[in-house]
Amino acid sequence: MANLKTLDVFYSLNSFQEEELRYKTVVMIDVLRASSSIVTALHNGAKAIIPVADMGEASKIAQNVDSENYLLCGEKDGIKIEGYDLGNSPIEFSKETVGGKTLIFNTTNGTKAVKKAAGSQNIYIAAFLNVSVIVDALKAQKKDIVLLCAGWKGRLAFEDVLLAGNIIHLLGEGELPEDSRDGAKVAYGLFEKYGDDIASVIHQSNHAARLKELIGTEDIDYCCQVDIIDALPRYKEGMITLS
Ligand code: 3SL
Repeated sequence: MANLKTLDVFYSLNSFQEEELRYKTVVMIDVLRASSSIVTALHNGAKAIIPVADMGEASKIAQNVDSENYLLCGEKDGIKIEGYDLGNSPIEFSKETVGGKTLIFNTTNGTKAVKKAAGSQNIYIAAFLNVSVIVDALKAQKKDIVLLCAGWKGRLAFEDVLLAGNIIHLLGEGELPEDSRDGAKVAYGLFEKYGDDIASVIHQSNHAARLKELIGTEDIDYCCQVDIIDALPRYKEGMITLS
């Protein structure tokens, strides 16, 4: 059993105040698609990712950097922002496209969640793609842990809670860890119910339905893959890099 203090899950950006994360280890989860894009981009050789809260912050940074080494990436309501180099499709973040580049990254919920957690002790970025690496990092933690689901515009997103439940399940080696708070118990229960069929239940989620209308199913299929990437993205001093 992992050496945990307390373990909790926050279900959306609106469900907590910044001060509640101070001194804690935070795992930001946005399965569809910001976390999956971040994990993929760093795995494919992106030098760093600068998460921003909005378009204003993104353009301010972009104006002051050399455009050869930086890419402006992100979406609004799932759609690539006009004038940006890339949107938020993890499949676009290939070695050829992002290798050696720093990405300025602006998304509807995921990058805002990272920024809101900036005052915490440690921030990791989790997707199904890298779940075991995240669990190994958490097993070594002595701080309280919060699994922060980015959700969608203040509401919970099923796929984020399912991944939180998967992480809890793995941390407890199949059992609910002793110091789980109510948020963790609910996510654990959701994974107990649906964890055998991750891809098919995610395909039935609200956000998957939204994405299917906009871009089809390719990104959803990609984001449902478990443990295909051995990368531990960590946010520190304004940037996400591999630790
Ligand atoms: O909300 C976000 O940060 C995005 O990941 C949403 S979307 O998948 O690009 O629609």
